[in-house]
Amino acid sequence: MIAIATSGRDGAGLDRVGQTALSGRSGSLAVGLVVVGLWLTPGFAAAGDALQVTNARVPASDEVGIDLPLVMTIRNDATEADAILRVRCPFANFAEKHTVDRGEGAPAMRAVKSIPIPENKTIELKRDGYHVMLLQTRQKLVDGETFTCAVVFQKAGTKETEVQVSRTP
Ligand SMILES: [Cu+2]
Repeated sequence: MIAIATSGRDGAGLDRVGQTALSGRSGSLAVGLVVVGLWLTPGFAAAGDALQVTNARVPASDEVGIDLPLVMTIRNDATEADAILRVRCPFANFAEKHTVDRGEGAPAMRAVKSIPIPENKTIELKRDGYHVMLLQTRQKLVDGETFTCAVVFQKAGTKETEVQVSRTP
């Protein structure tokens, strides 16, 4: 129900853009540019920059084929909660979303379907809380290197995110 309401609003937004462009002198050209612009910036149509990912980092490692935590800061200025659905990084085969359970024994990681991102909040993904686990790394990761990973949010869409390799994430 929420998803339907959101897509309806996006559709209305696109219509408004189209009408504005058409009323200009070079209507069809403007529409073409708008469409190309939306195509090149995933996530733009959904929520703009109300949600921002910064300070994404992964630990350096000499080993290959291991699992590494990916952490980041997420600022969600939107009035609705969001969630991380998927993450893709070029240097790992798979990614899971993890939380950490604290029961009577030692803290234990557990995979979850999505990572909740509350509205109007800045949250930190970290090793001992919600984080992304990159599985089966494909290469060594050297301190200072950067990669672009895609973080897919339920509402904000795909955010291409710079990830820094750091010795102490
Ligand atoms: Cu984990």
